[in-house]
Amino acid sequence: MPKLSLCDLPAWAGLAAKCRGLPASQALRSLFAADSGRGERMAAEACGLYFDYSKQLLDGESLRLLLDLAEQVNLRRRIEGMFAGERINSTEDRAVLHVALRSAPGDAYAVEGLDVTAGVQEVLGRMASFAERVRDGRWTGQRGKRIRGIVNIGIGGSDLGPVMAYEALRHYATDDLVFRFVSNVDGTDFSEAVAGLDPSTTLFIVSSKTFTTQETMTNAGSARAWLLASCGGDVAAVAKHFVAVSTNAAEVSAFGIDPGNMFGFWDWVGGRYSMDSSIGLSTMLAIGPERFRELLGGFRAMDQHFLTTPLERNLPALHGLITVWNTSLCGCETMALLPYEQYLKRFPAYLQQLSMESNGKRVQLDGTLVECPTGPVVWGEPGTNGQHSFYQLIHQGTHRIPCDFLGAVHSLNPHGRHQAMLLANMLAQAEALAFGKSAEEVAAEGTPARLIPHREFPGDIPSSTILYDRLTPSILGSLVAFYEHSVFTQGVVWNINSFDQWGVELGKVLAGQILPEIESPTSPELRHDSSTNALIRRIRAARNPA
Ligand code: G6Q
Repeated sequence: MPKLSLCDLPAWAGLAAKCRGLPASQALRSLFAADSGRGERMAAEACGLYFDYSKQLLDGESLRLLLDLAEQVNLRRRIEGMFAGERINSTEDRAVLHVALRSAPGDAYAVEGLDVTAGVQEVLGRMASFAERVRDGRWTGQRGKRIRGIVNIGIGGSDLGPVMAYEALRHYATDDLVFRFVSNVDGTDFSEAVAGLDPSTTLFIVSSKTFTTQETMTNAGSARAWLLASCGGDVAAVAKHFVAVSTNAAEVSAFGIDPGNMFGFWDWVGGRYSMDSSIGLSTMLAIGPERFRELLGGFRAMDQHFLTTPLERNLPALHGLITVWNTSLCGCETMALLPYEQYLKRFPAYLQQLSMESNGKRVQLDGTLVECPTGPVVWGEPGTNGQHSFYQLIHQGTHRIPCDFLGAVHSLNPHGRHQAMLLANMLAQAEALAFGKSAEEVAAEGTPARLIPHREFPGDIPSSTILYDRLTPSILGSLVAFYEHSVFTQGVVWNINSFDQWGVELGKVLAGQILPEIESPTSPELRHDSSTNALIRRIRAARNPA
């Protein structure tokens, strides 16, 4: 029997019809006018997050069809498969078990029948004892001085999670340590990361699953040279000033890092799903082991919610299905993540990788082309700054951009009326996007006719609002897990592998060819296209003036 494609599923056909049937304007006004309870009914709550999706362009029937779609793609079964350690990353033949990283005593996670939770707890215990020693000054540098600066060296999944979590949880971080993060192979990133730090009180964490990533190993080499230059080349200093987070013990050891100071993880943890593994060592150093456990607790609460809650009340499943609706059926190519929480300023960048590397795919699990647009372009900046910059385009431009608003009821830094103003702005933006301002309303204000089109707001820009009481480690964990599982849900509907990233390979290979051509002392024979050849020649000429 031929494979049933997504477009053949009865729910998909129904959804496509619903989409075509959406009124050309003021759909959200009509939906709210027809149902006074909509704002409360189209909301769900779990793990400290209140998720209001009532301002999405969905009526009750569309929502039911999305839930039917989830049944028809066997979402429930696929969730269970992930939690059961099945090798769902089919192109790399790996299990995807980041949920085991936040397991609690009594949870059972296994790959090929082998329990993985004991190993997780063992590494967490080692991380905790190391973090305590650094935080209380028992771990010292080569000259016996207490560590004052921590520099995480990593890129992609080994950087974005640690940076985001450090920024998000700064309120809980110790003042005794300065944290820096270096990722880019641009030497400026390294220089700025170590600027003002004293090598004798600096500890580098080389975070790399593979310990072969070009950027990270280049930065780690420069860090090593920076340290050795300060201590007369005494290589014994490396063991006191470097630790590693990796799965590659041989390379860690070859670098000069004591394998006893390596914190491992496993091939069933994808890079962008690893901030709660030992990749989170910098987070634990910043907030301490107890709060790190709270962070993991927040992740776990959302995992359990995702696994056990019926889909109609399941926050990540609903968010994922709504993202499919907007992206694949309503033609929205991007989505904006707008945190009204300064501590979450790096959250859009984090979600960008989580979503775009996971679901930026054009073929299905069996290698055939997908039949509809997949992963949206994710972008965003904290509110209210964005309001004075790009919101214009969201309100009155030609793209329809679904928005996620994130905000806390209580600030961790209360100052006068700031938080009420912040929240008022967040709610106002969602309201304005949804309901706009019609030409008649603009005219009724006495606006000159020639200005009416300029001052009209079309509305019907869909948004969701995610509200929480205050930003805690636990809330952050729940928030990250919420988006992880939303991304998973989307991938299941699109029938793609959300856990590989082959699209990053080609550029790496070509860079490997171009590097020696740029550095060659003699003029190399160039076999690229005429544009790349000309650029290489130009760079070479400028680097080697006659
Ligand atoms: C994430 C990707 C990628 C990875 C980096 C760093 O899912 O796999 O972003 O995290 O390429 O890799 P290493 O940790 O191996 O240095």
